[in-house]
Amino acid sequence: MKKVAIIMGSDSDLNAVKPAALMLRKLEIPFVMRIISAHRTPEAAARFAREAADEGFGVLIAAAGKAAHLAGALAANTPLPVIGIPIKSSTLDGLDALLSTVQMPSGMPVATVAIDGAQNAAILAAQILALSDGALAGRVQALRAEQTKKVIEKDEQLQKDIEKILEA
Ligand code: RP5
Repeated sequence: MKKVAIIMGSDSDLNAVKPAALMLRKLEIPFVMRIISAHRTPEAAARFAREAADEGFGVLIAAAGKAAHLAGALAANTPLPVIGIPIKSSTLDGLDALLSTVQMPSGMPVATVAIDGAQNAAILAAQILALSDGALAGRVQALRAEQTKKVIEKDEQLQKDIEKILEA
């Protein structure tokens, strides 16, 4: 199976990025996690992206905060799909990173998930890889069924508890 790369701009992004790794592990997708910065290690970022397809990666996930150019810098150097996670790491609450990540020029797409949306980045990567992997498609489908079941159970519980909740 193709691998997923989770690249973050700084170790300070790690806590926000961790849910992506946990989700990829749950879905049995091989991945690597790296700290590579578009600004502080620009050569390494370009090299990683240029070599990613030959190294067996199928999707790149890029997480960065503030003036978040990492996803775009990777996309500029690879034909692989790049998913950007804007990280909430500044006085602007992540809006800066969201705009920096999502506002790519025509011809150079980055699929941007929500601010700190690491879990969705992993699920989207899984959905992309699942297009050519039936077993993975089954695991993605099972994940959906699992969350559907959880919501139904919570609603059933709410119906049982509603009077108690209103009286509290
Ligand atoms: C970005 O700047 C990183 O992705 C991080 O979110 C932010 C702050 O980095 P540090 O100064 O904490 O290393 O490049």
